[in-house]
Amino acid sequence: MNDQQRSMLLQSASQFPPPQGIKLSYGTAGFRADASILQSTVLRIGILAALRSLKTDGAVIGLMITASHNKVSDNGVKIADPSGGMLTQDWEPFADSIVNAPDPESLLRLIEEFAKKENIPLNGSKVASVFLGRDTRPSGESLVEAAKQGIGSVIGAVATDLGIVTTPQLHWMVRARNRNIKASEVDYFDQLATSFRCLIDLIPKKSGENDHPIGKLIVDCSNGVGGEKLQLLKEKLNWLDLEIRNSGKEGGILNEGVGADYVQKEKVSPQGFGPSDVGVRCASLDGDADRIVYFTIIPNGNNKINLIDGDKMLSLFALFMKKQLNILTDKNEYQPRVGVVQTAYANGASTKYLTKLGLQVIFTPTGVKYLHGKAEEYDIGIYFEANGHGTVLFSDKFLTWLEDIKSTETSLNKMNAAKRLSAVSKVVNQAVGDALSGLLLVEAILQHMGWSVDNWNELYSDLPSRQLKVKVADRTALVTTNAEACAEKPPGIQDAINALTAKYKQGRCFVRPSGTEDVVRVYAEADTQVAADELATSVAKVVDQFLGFH
Ligand code: NG1
Ligand code: ZN
Repeated sequence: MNDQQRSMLLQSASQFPPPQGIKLSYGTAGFRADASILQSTVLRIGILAALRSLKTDGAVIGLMITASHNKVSDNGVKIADPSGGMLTQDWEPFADSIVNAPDPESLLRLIEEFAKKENIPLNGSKVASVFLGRDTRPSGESLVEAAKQGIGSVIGAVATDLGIVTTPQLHWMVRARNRNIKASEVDYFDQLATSFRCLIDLIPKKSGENDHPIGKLIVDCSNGVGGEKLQLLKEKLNWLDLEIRNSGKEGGILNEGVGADYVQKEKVSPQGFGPSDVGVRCASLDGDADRIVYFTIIPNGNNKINLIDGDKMLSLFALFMKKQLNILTDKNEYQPRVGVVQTAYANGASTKYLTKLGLQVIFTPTGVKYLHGKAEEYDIGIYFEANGHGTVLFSDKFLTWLEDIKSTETSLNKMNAAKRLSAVSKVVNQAVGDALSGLLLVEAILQHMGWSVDNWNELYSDLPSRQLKVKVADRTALVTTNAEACAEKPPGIQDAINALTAKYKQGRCFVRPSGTEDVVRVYAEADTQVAADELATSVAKVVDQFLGFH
């Protein structure tokens, strides 16, 4: 590192001292905290993004400012790697250490050491490129400026500000740019709309039959970025009967009584929905539009809903993929490997359903980086968190096979199945879970099957479940294993949980430290809601006994 580089980093870091007495950690999805304390964090992650670009021969890196489904006064920052996926996990400890470095000098030392170890040239001989995006949070604007300062303090690094985008749009654009594909927001919408239309056109029709759109869909956009982006997408889709609510323009507050997280956890309709929506297919996005859940309103149910969560989206997608594959692979030598990836939060009934379909179900710890990494091991890897974050990944080998079929196959049936799967690979975001592309795929499949939202919901019945949070003295004292299904530490806690769980029919319960909040999460499932609630409450007490402030 030359002197100019050294002084630029020192000067830049001295602009924003880190918050005193607070230790931040990269967690499940980047750094998250009250927006007022994040300037230094974002600046330093800007530096990291530039270094990551230098390390990957100038590939574009993404830096997203968002706190997703969390409250509007929070914000956060996370990094997209050149593939469009999450930051490689071996850089997370470096992210933690630089964000928590107490002063510019110690920050500089950490950067020098790391650059040396990773062989990153810090002499201006190479260029680095970072795409910046943010959600609609008011604090986003000044945090993007902090990121630009960080990036600008690495010689040769250039920041491109994409303005307000959904998290999955930023990931998509990073991936597209690094693959030399057209990578603007317009290109994103064009690809989604064109491949959606292609799926609709491929629906087998009886002669003389026209399209019969399956009725209105109302989407709650959580008063977040999804509102304006879904509006732009809608303008390209003349086929879909779509109504947008909670777009952020009606004056509602981001994620307050609205959005996918609220709907999924509380199992009630979001604000702005009521009895007049009974019988209509509804969906909810989260604040940065990387999650989506569907629901219908229960008549006279006091805002209660039938929740159609990520597990059911996964099941619908898996069923459709399997049907198309069955058409293609009867006597074929090549048998694509299909993997379905879930976490311990997946409803037990969904796992049973998927296993019965003959699919291989794999469990990973919570967090997209784990699910995504596992799904990448398959020709078709489908992953979802129950909360509605997920996507379908296709291997290059499989996509090439589809192209072969499209150009040589004589059976119309097979040709169309190949075209459908290939269109799915373009509708669904290959970089990360995406509420907008997930929505289009659900709508296309329902139309293909001629299914109502109720037909879909009846694929299986969810086991009643309950999620609770417990505040503890130190959540890192809880260590889990077996994809978080088992608590290894503190000793004895798992035995206590097992003893309680055994009392309930179809009981299942696990605890894990949250990666985004300072709490321990408890999840319980049983044959009735009362039993699931009871099990969760009693295990929450156990967590408090072992880990509480005593
Ligand atoms: P944590 O706080 O680690 O449970 C939550 C979600 C994750 C994921 C991240 C990122 C649950 C139980 N957990 O993580 O699935 O979405 O936030 O936003 O929903
Ligand atoms: Zn989100």
